[in-house]
Amino acid sequence: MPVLPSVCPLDCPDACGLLLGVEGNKVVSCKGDPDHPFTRGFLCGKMGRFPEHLNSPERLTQPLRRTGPKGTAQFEPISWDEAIGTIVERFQAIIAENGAEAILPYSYAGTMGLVQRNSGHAFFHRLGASRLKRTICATTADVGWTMTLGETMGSDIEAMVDADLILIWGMNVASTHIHLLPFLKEARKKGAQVIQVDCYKNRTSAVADRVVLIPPGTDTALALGVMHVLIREDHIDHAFIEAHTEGYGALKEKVLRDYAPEQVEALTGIAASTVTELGRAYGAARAPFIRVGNGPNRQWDGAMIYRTLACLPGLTGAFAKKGGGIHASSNTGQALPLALVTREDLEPHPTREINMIELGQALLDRKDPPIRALYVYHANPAAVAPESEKVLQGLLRPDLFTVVHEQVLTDTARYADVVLPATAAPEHADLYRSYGHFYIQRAYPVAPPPGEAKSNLEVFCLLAKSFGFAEPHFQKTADDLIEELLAQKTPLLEGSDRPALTAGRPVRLNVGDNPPLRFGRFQTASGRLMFENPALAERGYPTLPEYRPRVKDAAEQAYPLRLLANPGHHLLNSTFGGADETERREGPHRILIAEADAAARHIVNGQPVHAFNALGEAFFEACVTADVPAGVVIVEGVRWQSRVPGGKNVNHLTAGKGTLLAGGSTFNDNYVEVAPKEAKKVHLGDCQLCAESLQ
Ligand SMILES: Nc1nc2c(c(=O)[nH]1)N[C@H]1C(S)=C(S)[C@@H](COP(=O)(O)OP(=O)(O)OC[C@H]3O[C@@H](n4cnc5c(=O)[nH]c(N)nc54)[C@H](O)[C@@H]3O)O[C@H]1N2
Ligand SMILES: Nc1nc2c(c(=O)[nH]1)N[C@H]1C(S)=C(S)[C@@H](COP(=O)(O)OP(=O)(O)OC[C@H]3O[C@@H](n4cnc5c(=O)[nH]c(N)nc54)[C@H](O)[C@@H]3O)O[C@H]1N2
Ligand code: SF4
Ligand SMILES: [Mo]
Repeated sequence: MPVLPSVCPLDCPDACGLLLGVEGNKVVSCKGDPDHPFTRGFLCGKMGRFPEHLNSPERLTQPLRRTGPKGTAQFEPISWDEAIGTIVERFQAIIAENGAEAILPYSYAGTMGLVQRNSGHAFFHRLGASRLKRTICATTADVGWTMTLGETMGSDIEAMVDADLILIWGMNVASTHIHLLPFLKEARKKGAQVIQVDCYKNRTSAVADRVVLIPPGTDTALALGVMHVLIREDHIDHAFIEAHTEGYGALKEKVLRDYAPEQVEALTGIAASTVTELGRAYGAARAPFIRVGNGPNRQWDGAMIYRTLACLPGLTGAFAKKGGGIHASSNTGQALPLALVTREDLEPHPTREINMIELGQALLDRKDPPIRALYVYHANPAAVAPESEKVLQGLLRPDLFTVVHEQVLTDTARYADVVLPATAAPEHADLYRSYGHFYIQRAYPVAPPPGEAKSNLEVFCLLAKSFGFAEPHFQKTADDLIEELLAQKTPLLEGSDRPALTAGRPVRLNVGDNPPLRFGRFQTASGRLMFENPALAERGYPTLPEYRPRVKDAAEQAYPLRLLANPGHHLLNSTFGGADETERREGPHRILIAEADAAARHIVNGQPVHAFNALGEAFFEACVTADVPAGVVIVEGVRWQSRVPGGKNVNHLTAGKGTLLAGGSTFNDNYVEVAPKEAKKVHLGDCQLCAESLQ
């Protein structure tokens, strides 16, 4: 059986190298590439079952046209000619009536391949459609990081094995970044201490020596308390500060004045002793490494959290130590600039921008012009976008023309007027860059698409042709675009192993031994890490790191419990959500609640409950657990609406409000109340799945 290399296309920092076994025309096995330095020969359970997904009878194989009411998933097959003809006709009518801005593309991260993921931009720019502001994931973290470090890359994640202290900060690595686990293990074997900073105990807690639980969104205060200890006890690298940073004097004054451990305790409730211990541990470490995930970036002032954390290795000089530093993202976008794929230059005039987290509101309320057509590809907003109630109402609008290009009939596809069948990664070509490590990899198709499925790029080329767009760009194949990307003369591509790339092997970008200081300076205008960033004043934002407590608004007062809507272990966002096996593994739709909060509400383990707030409600089974602190409730997993009780997933409870400055998603910054759904009582410990999931 031929075994061919490929890459995992999912939105996961690991971007694994795959080895696909192909029999006849089918991918029949999927294994981790043992020669990929980050994959190291194993995969997560999700992708271990990839062949099941690829060969599933649920795969869409033909274009479909809606025959029943929206949302009821009643369709009839049509030809590609009819499908494209219908889309062009409807788009043209809408453009004639309301202008091209009445058309909104909506895409995110079904595939992370650089070409397929970004292939719609050129078409929609050329059309003059509204732009989608893509803020649902890590925008806030990026904005915060940039405030301190500009476009600086993250520290070398593989060098973490040489760290002597590792902080896993707001990242559930045992679910979301599992290929870090061997590196953690190796570092621990060599004596490193691992401390997890999170808001509840989860799978990752099992690999930590110490778990520090903090109230959601208080990270900035904790980090400032750590800084206070570092400065007061002089765990500071003065030479590094002199050579590579600016604004230390102002930071020092503020931190010594406002953020003693006792002050942090008064601000947040985090014990002063915890702050002091963490500060001393960080200060005493030779090479401390911080791996910060995306949890805190979904808090209202999440940007400040990343900005503040990025200052810590600047104070101790950990940036210059082997194994030390900080990694929020590899931040290697500069390696393969995407402008030649996204082609903003084709826009006839600047068009309006719609923030994707406001999709529901935008579908219901935008008037300037209204959104008349929605084209969704490699995304499932009916499940993943906040404020589901509004999103679903918007999708029901009779005057909205919706196209969904998908592999399976997702929640969103059920509302489409036209559904187009999509290829999966092993069926199309692409080039992958990871946001969690420093390798890039090219992938070739290894199997034919099922039925008539087409790739994103192929469909946009067809649409461009039907619209009569004459630009040669719209005749390019994925391979053409990959070659063009790889031909760019960027410093990070320089010297890369071309034959290996051509052979579909993983190739390390030219990031050197110490990526943050790869060019001898940080990637800010001054080349220095900015403890103080004067430009922020113009945007009404503090120029120095500062903790500002989240104040509840009037509508939130009635809802005491802070909800964190985290990813699921067996899902990848909502991908695989339609599969019975995924559902079986994820178990019942659960909400994790502290013992005291459950008792106060007469809720027992395993009991059906509903959670609600001003936005809506959703139904769960209560998992009463000591792993969640009082005042916090957790839902793991973005289930398909069509597959949970009452047809309502957790995003019926999350707001489409943006974070400060970044306008990013706030999935972890919502308040709810939880109440028993019915009087049925189940005894503590009955919920077997709860017990298993926390092992
Ligand atoms: N299995 C699986 N893997 C995935 C995904 C998936 O859905 N399933 N999704 C992928 C995608 S798109 C992304 S963006 C990443 C996300 O994965 P991560 O980067 O790990 O981010 P989250 O899981 O959202 O949150 C991580 C942790 O942060 C905690 N947290 C929340 N708020 C705060 C806070 O204010 N402070 C602190 N200190 N901690 C907080 C949460 O409790 C959670 O344990 O994972 C990717 N990998
Ligand atoms: N409550 C809550 N909501 C969340 C999150 C959370 O933690 N909690 N996480 C948020 C985050 S971090 C993110 S990144 C978003 C992700 O949200 P999305 O980007 O919408 O990701 P998925 O839900 O995985 O949906 C991707 C879809 O793309 C399809 N697909 C895969 N490959 C292709 C392809 O090549 N072509 C086409 N046309 N389709 C393809 C898949 O079948 C899948 O249905 O969700 C966000 N929503
Ligand atoms: S989802 Fe992540 S861990 Fe799983 S195979 Fe893909 S890249 Fe690797
Ligand atoms: Mo994400």
